[in-house]
Amino acid sequence: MRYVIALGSNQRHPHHGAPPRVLAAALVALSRAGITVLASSTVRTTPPLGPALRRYANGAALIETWLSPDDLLDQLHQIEAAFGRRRLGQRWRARVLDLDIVLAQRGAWSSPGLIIPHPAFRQRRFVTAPVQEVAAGWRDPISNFTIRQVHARLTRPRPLPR
Ligand code: A4P
Ligand code: MG
Repeated sequence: MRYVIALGSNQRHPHHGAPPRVLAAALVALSRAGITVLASSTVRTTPPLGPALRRYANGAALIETWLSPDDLLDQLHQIEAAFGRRRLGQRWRARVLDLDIVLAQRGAWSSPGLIIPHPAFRQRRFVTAPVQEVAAGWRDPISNFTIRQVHARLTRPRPLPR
């Protein structure tokens, strides 16, 4: 089963270093966990959305695994924890590593604690831009647009309201 995941970091790791290095190390951790990384995007630095002050490094990866969506999320949470992420405290705080499931090849999925496609991805260029690099032709099962189209709609200049 193939999935597209988004990677984000806005805090250095004591061993791996600055956020772009954290993302590279996260890809290695995925492989070590038995998840095949078929493709990974370039890493871009993005201004924070929300209350964070520090810029983020963001990227995406196309992966293959036999894990179910729920088991994959568990595995991603374990990797986040191994990178020192603490879940105590508020959402959206500075994080060493954030791994989200954006899309699944099998289509839409929801279970307690997990919604695929990730409900916010269509509004976030820092997600659609790297996802387009690894899965431009995949379709968002909710809007039925390709990822290329979802990204283009976000970046296209808007007409002035009448
Ligand atoms: N959850 C539900 N669906 C999913 C899914 N598809 N993938 C649940 C992953 N998790 C999913 O997420 C909270 C809970 O969402 C999870 O426990 C899971 O059960 P989290 O990653 O633990 O917490 P969070 O990241 O603080 O919250 P959330 O809502 O995921 O925030 P986001 O959307 O990750 O936003 N600005 C820039 N430039 N770049 C960023 O990467 N990221 C955020 C965090 C804010 N601003 C940013 C960035
Ligand atoms: Mg998240």
